[in-house]
Amino acid sequence: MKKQKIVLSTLSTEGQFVNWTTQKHFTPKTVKYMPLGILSLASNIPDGHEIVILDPASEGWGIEETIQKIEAEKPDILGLSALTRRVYALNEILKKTSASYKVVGGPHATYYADEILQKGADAVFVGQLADKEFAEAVETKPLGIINCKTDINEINFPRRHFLDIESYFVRGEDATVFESNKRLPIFSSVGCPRKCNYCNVQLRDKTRYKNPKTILDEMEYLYSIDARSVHFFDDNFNSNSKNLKETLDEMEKRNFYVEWSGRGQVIMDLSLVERMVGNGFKRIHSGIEALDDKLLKFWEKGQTVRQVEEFCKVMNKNNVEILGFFILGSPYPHETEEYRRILPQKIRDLGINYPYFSILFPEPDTGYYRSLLRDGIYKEDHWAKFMKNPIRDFEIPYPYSEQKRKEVIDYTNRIIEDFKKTNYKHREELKNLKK
Ligand code: B12
Repeated sequence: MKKQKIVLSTLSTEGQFVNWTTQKHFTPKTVKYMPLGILSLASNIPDGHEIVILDPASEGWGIEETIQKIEAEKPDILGLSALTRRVYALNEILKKTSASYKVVGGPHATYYADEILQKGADAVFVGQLADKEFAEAVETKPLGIINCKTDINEINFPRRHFLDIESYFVRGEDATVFESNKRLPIFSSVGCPRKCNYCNVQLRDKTRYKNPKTILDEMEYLYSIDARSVHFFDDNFNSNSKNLKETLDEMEKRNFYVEWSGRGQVIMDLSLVERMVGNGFKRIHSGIEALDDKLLKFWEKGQTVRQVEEFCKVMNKNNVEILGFFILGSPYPHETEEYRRILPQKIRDLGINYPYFSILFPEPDTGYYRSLLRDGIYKEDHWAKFMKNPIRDFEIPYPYSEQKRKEVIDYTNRIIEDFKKTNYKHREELKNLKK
């Protein structure tokens, strides 16, 4: 087989649909997110091909610049990793690049494979992991929809050397969030067993967990390339107690120690926390979402305030920092004035170090979005219309009144300012120390 030049790329953020979830305070200023998906693909391609990874999402390249960079490489195969909100950029790049075999994968492919094919892709890879199928495709170049069944334990972990690793270490203002700024991500599982209705992860496939031996091999590898802090950037790293316990067994067996943290759920085997800390665990990022049982039920979160309290108690006792995600802006009567009034104190009482507030947004393909249609709050299917003809910078109408929108934004900014005086202060102090 002739040597192929393969360019794998993320998408430019230019023209992406507007999302009002994240307020300015939480938008990272300098962080580049390592694109583990395309690194994983690159690490599983048969030897003998030339691979280039481009990351316009992290580099801040616009659409035209991205197209120029791709064209300058003259690839035989162009692989694009697509998030739904970047569908405008995806279509432009498909239209204006000249590789003879253009393929697309990633979360957006799950529901929109036909649309992507219509916009000029030769093949679309659908499924949680696509490494085996893509490796084959490099040589066979199939067309159309490829259903992927790659097993998480039958692939090489993502090698990071395709990128300038140093440039992905957290720096500047954003370094303050973590103990070590030589911090790199890993994924130890894919998928999420929960069924929260504002999220679309669970609709993709079953949760799969990496073998603890492979997780440790990868952590050791990250250490060898100078990482001193490892973040488990999973959907949900702690949902399988057996896997978590065996990962700790493996850390102890190898006597391997590095600072680590993870994105996981509140419902976990709390008896493991002390051992986790003994093995370097510093911080947990968890979707708490609300401190009210009715709200949690409304979100089909599958957790209770009681469980959140227990979780926080154990984390506090073991000095594990908690970054807790909260949703603000739930429709009345779920989020009441009284709830808003008492929320800050409740968060403080629970010892949640970094409350992270997001404003509710009807993501496409979520139960929440469908409920807005079902209840007649949206009179037409805005996302379906948009997906047929994605325009740049599209903004879905706010589902409730303009007054409510303003109220929610004001409240969110007020609560952020309030926590800046206490909890986020630690961040500011660290920033000064690192200067
Ligand atoms: C870690 C993560 C993050 C991290 C870092 C992301 C990064 N590195 O850029 C953070 C927290 C910063 C983040 C932010 C955001 N994220 Co995010 N994130 C994830 C998460 C949990 C895991 C991604 C991951 O690394 N998976 C592991 C790798 C190996 O899998 P993968 O990327 O899917 O790649 C495999 C396959 O998809 C496929 N594939 C992927 N690309 C391609 C390309 C080709 C050519 C082929 C053949 C195959 C292929 O093969 C890969 C290897 O097997 C996913 C959930 C999920 N399960 O995907 C959400 C997810 C991808 N994020 C999502 C969203 C919405 C966002 C944000 C836009 C949120 C926001 N409000 O800003 C931002 C965008 C930031 C960015 N840089 O793009 C959504 C995307 C939904 C969608 N349909 O587009 C997801 C699915 C979660 C959700 N709620 O639904 N995210």
